[in-house]
Amino acid sequence: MVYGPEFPNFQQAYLSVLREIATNHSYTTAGRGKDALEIINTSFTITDPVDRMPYIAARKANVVFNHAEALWYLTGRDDVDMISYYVPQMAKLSRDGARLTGTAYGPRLFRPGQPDAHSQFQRVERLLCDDPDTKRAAMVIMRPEELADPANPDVACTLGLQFLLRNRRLHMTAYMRGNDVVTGLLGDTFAFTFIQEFTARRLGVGVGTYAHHVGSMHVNKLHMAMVDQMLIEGTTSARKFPVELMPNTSWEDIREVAAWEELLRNDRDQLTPSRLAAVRVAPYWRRVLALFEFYRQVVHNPGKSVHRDILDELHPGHWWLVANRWPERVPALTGTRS
Ligand code: 5HM
Repeated sequence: MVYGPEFPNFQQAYLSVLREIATNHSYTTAGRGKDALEIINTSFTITDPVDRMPYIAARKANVVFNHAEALWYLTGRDDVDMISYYVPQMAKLSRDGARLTGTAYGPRLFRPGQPDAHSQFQRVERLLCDDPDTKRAAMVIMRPEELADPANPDVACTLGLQFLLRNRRLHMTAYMRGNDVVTGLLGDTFAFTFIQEFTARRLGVGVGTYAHHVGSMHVNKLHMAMVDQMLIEGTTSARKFPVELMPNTSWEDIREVAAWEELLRNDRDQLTPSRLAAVRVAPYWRRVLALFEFYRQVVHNPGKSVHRDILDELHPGHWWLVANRWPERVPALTGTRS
């Protein structure tokens, strides 16, 4: 069914690509001031794209950012304000300090535009309903004019995303010109498979496979020591958490989650477990809001431990991830769920 390497989940794909670059890279490049090890023309498929988070201690993945970025896309935003709260370095990519151009895929995918006042997403969703066998359900991201200015600091790395609805399962294909394995591959696969699952649930079909095709797959040389640690860990540790399926989600649900995200980001409100239980979204999305509340405490209560009761609201895998990323802010891991 699939031609090319196939992995059960993202972690296996991630470790395999990292191993290939670490042991068998084809080129060393020095593009735009970064020395990198590169392989060209990489493709892989993940059979369960819902299993999208790697649990590798040496990577210190930021699961709060991953959810925030997916929400940033879904809500069609391009503001530095929101995204740099989660990853301050992203502000450096912005020319005017206010907006991101290439990195902000949200406006291109989800913001209504010419000529029909619909977004690309609305058009492909309608196409998939009207003509399930379609080969046209593709959304274009990189734009030709992004290369007009050679000094453009932020050119989209993703060329496009395609949906294929076959046998009532929604497959997704991502096409990228370039991808940094350590940083970009994790965040991009997370966000794209999140959009895939969101779309499948809305269409009432199963989640199919996720395929990722990249022209230049590379690792910054500065990250190679961490990559070695990740690979050692990958062969010895079998850490695993159950996946949680996204429910059918409306745009109203997304707006509710986004409204809370903004309140928490600006420290204008707080979520205790009882207040969280009263938010009118599915438990899945409450667990996402618990991540944002966790991060509110990290940012806005400096030097203090995060309240244990909000950790109890997290998905067990997310608890492990935040404890791994912010160990000094999370009370002792003993007694936590596994
Ligand atoms: O020189 P260039 O425009 O390719 O530098 C941007 C780099 O950011 C990419 O090569 C890739 O390594 C990384 N990147 C990524 O992996 C950037 C974006 C933003 O579009 C992304 N994934 N989504």
